[in-house]
Amino acid sequence: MLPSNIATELHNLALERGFDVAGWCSTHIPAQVVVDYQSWLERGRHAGMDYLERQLARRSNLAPYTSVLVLGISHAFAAPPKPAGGTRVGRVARYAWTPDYHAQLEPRLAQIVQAAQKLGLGAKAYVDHGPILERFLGARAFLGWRGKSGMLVSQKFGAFLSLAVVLIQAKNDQGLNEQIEVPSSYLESSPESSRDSHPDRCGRCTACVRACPTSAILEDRTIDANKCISYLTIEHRGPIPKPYRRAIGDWLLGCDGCLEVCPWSAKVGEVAKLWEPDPELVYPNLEPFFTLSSRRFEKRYAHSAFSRPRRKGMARNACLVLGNSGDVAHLELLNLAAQDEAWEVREAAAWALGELGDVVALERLCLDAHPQVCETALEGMKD
Ligand code: B12
Ligand code: SF4
Ligand code: SF4
Repeated sequence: MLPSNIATELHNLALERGFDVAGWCSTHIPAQVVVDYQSWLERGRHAGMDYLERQLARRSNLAPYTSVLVLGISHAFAAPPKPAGGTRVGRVARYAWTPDYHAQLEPRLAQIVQAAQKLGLGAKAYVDHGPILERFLGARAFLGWRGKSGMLVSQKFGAFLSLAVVLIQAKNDQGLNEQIEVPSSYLESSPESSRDSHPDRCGRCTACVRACPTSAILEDRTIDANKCISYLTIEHRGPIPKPYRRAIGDWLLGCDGCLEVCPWSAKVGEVAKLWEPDPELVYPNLEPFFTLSSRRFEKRYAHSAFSRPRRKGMARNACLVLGNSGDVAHLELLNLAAQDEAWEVREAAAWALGELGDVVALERLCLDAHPQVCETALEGMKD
């Protein structure tokens, strides 16, 4: 084992750089975790996220790294006041309330990597995008437990906790890979410190499972991404399957349904302190999604999570939210969406116009050049 002062130094540095919580564990991924992950993939629970299949081998074996510093930062922001003007309908998941959190965390992670390198260690940091089972490692490092929602839930910070990891490669004098010794004081806060991961604190609660609008949460504490609103509104390309459109309700981007009902989140309250949410991301005006060119949209939202679904995806989501609003005041915007250059947006507009009962608009859309738009418009006329 390499001396424990290295673990302490890097741990303290992470907290100084603004992370709320940090913990150490080994990079070893037990065979059962790999089997579970593989079976989740085999059942197609990852929907269209093919990269999760491609990452299987790397996620299962993190050699030559030996230890991991797992970091957590709260995104339990308090909501800012709503800006005036525009069509500000729909909710955005909290992680997306600030300019891209990956970009905010990367320079802080780079400082930890540099500090590790100065101590003679190999180091590589990831936040979200890496081939890493971040939540498994988070539980191993005692940051929290695997909630029934599939979220890592922290006793101190609730479910609104973003994760990042710094992989460390340590070598002994003979040049062989070694673990870093972690001082026992890190584990003292947990009375069950002899366990190999954080104890489960869900008890008999099932609030998240009951709150999920699309029944995406499975018994084994994983989710079926095909049904998850977060997947559908952020990652899914093309029309959102019709059975989920009403259940999406007012979620414009992402979904916090299973996070906000968690009693551990409620207990913690609004504790995120590092960045201020941007009101234009918390309550976005939907109009630019239909009026900006894709290029201008990319420029305007380059540093936000809106850039992931791109203009087409955000306009598509906005149509569903407007359709679900039940408010005919939004018909004008939906009629604009019905003329969008992207057929996926026109198709979503057709669905929403059907929900709001605009028969004249639907008749026009029945003549649309794209068969799926005509089909949805026709269905809307029948309902
Ligand atoms: C793909 C992905 C998604 C997909 C699939 C989600 C899922 N549940 O698998 C979609 C797009 C749906 C999604 C949604 C969201 N995501 Co996401 N997502 C990821 C990503 C990139 C990979 C997750 C993954 O591999 N999923 C496959 C499943 C099978 O793997 P798993 O969750 O790790 O669990 C496996 C093993 O780890 C094992 N396991 C063993 N021990 C333990 C212990 C714990 C604590 C857990 C949870 C699992 C576990 O069990 C599973 C079977 O093999 C991670 C970042 C990363 N690199 O890990 C972020 C990540 C999981 N997402 C995150 C967030 C915040 C969200 C959303 C809340 C965003 C939102 N508000 O819309 C939702 C929440 C949905 C939910 N209830 O899980 C955070 C979660 C933080 C936390 N406290 O748990 C992460 C870690 C990103 C980050 N760096 O902060 N996400
Ligand atoms: S993020 Fe929303 S849709 Fe996905 S599992 Fe949680 S509550 Fe269900
Ligand atoms: S809502 Fe209840 S069951 Fe779900 S993760 Fe939180 S404590 Fe566990």
